[in-house]
Amino acid sequence: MALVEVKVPDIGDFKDVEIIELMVKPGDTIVVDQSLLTVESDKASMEIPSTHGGVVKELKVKLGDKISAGTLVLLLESVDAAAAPAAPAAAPTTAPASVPAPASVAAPAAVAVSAVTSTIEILVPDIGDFDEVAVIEVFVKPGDSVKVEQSLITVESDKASMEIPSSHAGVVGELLVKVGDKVKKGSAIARLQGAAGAAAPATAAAPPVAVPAPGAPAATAAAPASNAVLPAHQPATASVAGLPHASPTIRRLARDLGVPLGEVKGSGPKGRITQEDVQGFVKGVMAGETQTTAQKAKAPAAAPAAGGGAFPGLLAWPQVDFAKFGPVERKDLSRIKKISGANLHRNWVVIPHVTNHDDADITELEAFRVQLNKENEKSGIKVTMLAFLIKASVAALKKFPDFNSSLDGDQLVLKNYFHIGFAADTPNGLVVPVIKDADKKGIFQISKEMTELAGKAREGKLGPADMTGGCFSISSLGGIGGRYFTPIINAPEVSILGVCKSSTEPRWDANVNGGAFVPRLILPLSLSWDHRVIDGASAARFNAYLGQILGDFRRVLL
Ligand code: CAO
Repeated sequence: MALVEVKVPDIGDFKDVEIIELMVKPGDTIVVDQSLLTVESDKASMEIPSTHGGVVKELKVKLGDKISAGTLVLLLESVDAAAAPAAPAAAPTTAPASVPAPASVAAPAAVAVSAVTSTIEILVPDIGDFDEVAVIEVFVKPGDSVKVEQSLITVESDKASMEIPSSHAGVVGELLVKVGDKVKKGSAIARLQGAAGAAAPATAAAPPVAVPAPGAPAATAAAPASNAVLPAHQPATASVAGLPHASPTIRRLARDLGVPLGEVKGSGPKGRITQEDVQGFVKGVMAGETQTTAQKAKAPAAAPAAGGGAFPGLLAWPQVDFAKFGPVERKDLSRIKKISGANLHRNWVVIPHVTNHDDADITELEAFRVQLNKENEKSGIKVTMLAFLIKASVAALKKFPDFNSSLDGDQLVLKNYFHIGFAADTPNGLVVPVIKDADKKGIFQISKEMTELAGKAREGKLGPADMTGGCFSISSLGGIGGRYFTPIINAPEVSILGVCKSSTEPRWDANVNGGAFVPRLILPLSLSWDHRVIDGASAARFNAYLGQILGDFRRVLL
């Protein structure tokens, strides 16, 4: 088997073009026509396919290398008959890589000139072997001023895309192509008015005549380099999966923005990635709706991007094969858990939370509540401590209006209404229904609405209107247990009250027998607040005031 030296063929105007993708590696078995690498210049990208089949022995180039005609690409142990005719056994045979076309940055478009009107018809120049190529982008529209060398359109074949620049400056009078049109050498692209530049001489009264752009090198697929031993290859139609399908301009845009083009879904013909696709991807990432693969690798598995950005330097979430340690089963998160989890995560990450813990003496209030329930046994409405807590919170919000606000940029939005949310535990996860206008409702009305809303929550029947508009939330674990906890603020609210189970505790009372410990029913309170809006002293006052009201509910009347 002969060792073949595969070199870059004469590819026209391409000189020192960068390798942006390598599609093969040592050990790969490749077939004739298989693309070896992709090069890209300012205006065009193209794949260099192989003329021979065989096994890649050694790559002589790497990503980022600048290559020109004659650059050695790789050594191939050729298995096909065409390899290395009569090459000296020991010496590698030189083979040009296939010559793709269009093989260069397009020469400026050719022109047709009308002297009377000073209108120039810009024509597609010689673009090599391609009979017909599709117009995939049109960069200009009638009325646009264009400069010499400004790209007018992008055309694309199976293996290459190239921009066709204008040979002249002027104003686009008429566009003669549109996306999807097939063009070839001599096709008219646009009529330029008042054109200047490398124009062909005008002939008076002559109708537009096509003339080649001055000095335009034919961008044809070049013949194999002179030292080539093997025949040049014309690209076949089959494309090898490689780079995402996008024009050089879009690739450049993606590179400038740091967009991983391979992760962008193309909406153009044959899945081609358009400028809108790249912009949409960036917007999605910024809005936190899309995560790049790199972001996903860094972020916790079940958590979406926080505010659209990963945390630089954050360790990747541990990837553990739990089954190695014992039997496991997997369960999808419920819809509510996914939604509430994402909201809680954002709020926890974005809001500087502080939690103040305090106690309220609810001995008398609890006695009153029990008495109320006895009196109203037949009404079917059961009053729990939560209804009193809602009423007490309204009184505290009225006294400390900053707690009844939301942050909007540099402004506080202070609310003159009092809608209080309460966290409800349901089989599918946490929801927060809202009691509207709690300031205008009595304890029974609040208890009735709470029962209804909690029932709807458990049945999964809460509508958006039941859960929006809250000013302040209460999370009560009183029916379950615990002492204190750190509730997470329900943004855009700025504080939340956590309540745990009341218990009878000894409290010192100086008025009993000259001073003695007496049993009192104590309710643990945990107030989390947004430190951007509220200070610790205000939070302590808010809690203390809540405690006073719960200790003597007559105070809500003051
Ligand atoms: N201390 C002692 N007992 C309390 C109490 C407290 N702070 N709060 C309520 N209780 C008692 C009630 O009086 C009731 O007693 P009885 O059964 O003897 O009548 C019992 O606990 C159960 O009350 P409840 O939970 O049914 O009623 P509620 O009004 O207190 O709460 C609701 C309603 C919907 C808020 C509650 O059922 C619930 O879902 N709580 C969980 C909230 C939650 O998950 N918070 C965490 C959010 S962060 O993950």
